[in-house]
This record gives sequence, C-alpha cells and structure tokens, in this order.
Amino acid sequence: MAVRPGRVTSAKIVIAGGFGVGKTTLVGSVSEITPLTTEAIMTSAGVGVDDTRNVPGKTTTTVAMDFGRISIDRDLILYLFGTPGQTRFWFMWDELVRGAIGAVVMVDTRRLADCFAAIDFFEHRRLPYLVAINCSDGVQYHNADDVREALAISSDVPVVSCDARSRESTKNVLISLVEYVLSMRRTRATAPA
Ligand SMILES: Nc1nc2c(ncn2[C@@H]2O[C@H](COP(=O)(O)OP(=O)(O)O)[C@@H](O)[C@H]2O)c(=O)[nH]1
Ligand SMILES: [Mg+2]
Repeated sequence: MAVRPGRVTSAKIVIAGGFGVGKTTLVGSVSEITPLTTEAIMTSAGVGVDDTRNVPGKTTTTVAMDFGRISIDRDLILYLFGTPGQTRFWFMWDELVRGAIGAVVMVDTRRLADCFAAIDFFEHRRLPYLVAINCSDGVQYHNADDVREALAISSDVPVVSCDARSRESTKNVLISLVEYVLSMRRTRATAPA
C-alpha cells in the first residue's frame, strides 16, 4: 500500500478478538455504508458453544463476518472485515486475512485470554496488528503497559484504548494502525537484507 496524493488507495483491515469483545459494534460505529453483518439471533444450537456468561446482554452473534467501509481522508479508503469470534469458524481466517495490510485485535481486559488465538495467528502470519482495549462504559481496568506485558507482545506493537461505540474513537484506532503499518514497511524497506 503506497498512499499517493491525488490517488485513492484502498486497503483491507481485519478486526479480530474474542467473542463479545465489540467487533460488530466497532465496524457498525465507523462504517459509512450500512455494515453487512451476518448477525443471527443466538439459538439453542449455540448453547455450550458460544460462551455468553460474561456478555449477558448479548442476544445475537456474528455468523460469518462483519464488513464495513470508512474513508480516512480523500485518498484512503479502508475496508473492514470483522472475524467471526467463534473458534468453529477458524477455517475462514486464512481467506479473511488474504490481502489485508494489518489487523486490529480487540481486547476486553476482563477476558484477556480470549484474544490469544488471534494474536498467535497474526504473529504467525507476520501480519502487523495493534491491540485495541475496548473500554466498556469508559472503564479501563488495566493500563496499556500491563496489557502488553500480560499478552507478552513486542514493545513496538501499539496498544491503544477505544470505545467501540464511538465513531471518532474507532477512527483513531484505524489511523493508528495505518500509521503503524506504514512505519513497519519503511523499517523493513531500509533494513539490511
Ligand atoms: N457497555 C458497552 N457495551 C458494549 C461496548 N462494545 C460492545 N458492547 C456490547 O457488547 C455486546 C457484544 O458486542 P459485539 O459487537 O456484538 O461483539 P462481537 O462478538 O465482538 O462482535 C453487544 O451487546 C454490544 O452492544 C462498549 O464499549 N460498552
Ligand atoms: Mg460480532
């Protein structure tokens, strides 16, 4: 992805994280198009499969994925692809990350372990990602340094806070990711082979 003035560049970004962390909310708050979401009312088929114990208000679940679009400025359009949270959809992830420039891993600090699988996946694929702490109701239970330490991620991976329901906040997360991806690319381009 090279952002050139006067030319519109589009890029694909993956939104990942555990079940009920706010992925669908994030795509919905920031998208300029009505997000294509494949939300379904949870039925008894999900009992024992989808863990709603810590997400009591949740009555729907993303069956396949969320899709949205946001123009960061006149030159850059981002297409957002939310991953299905349930591990039974792992087979889709390879397709989902194809062509993506980077990923947002959303975390709820009360259920940090839920994002381990996504982080492992992106580390393994060498896809740049940042960690976005979704501060439910404005409450952040652990600071960014503690989260970084708990997740054992490198010091260059950005850890930011956000409110998935706020367009402004979500947009800032995406801008941070794009800046990070561009800085990584510059570093890789100048690094000796
Ligand atoms: N109070 C509060 N609720 C939130 C926030 N983000 C998401 N939710 C709610 O948490 C539940 C799960 O969110 P959802 O976006 O469906 O999670 P997903 O499984 O990651 O797609 C929904 O009922 C949301 O309305 C937040 O920042 N604050
Ligand atoms: Mg969802």
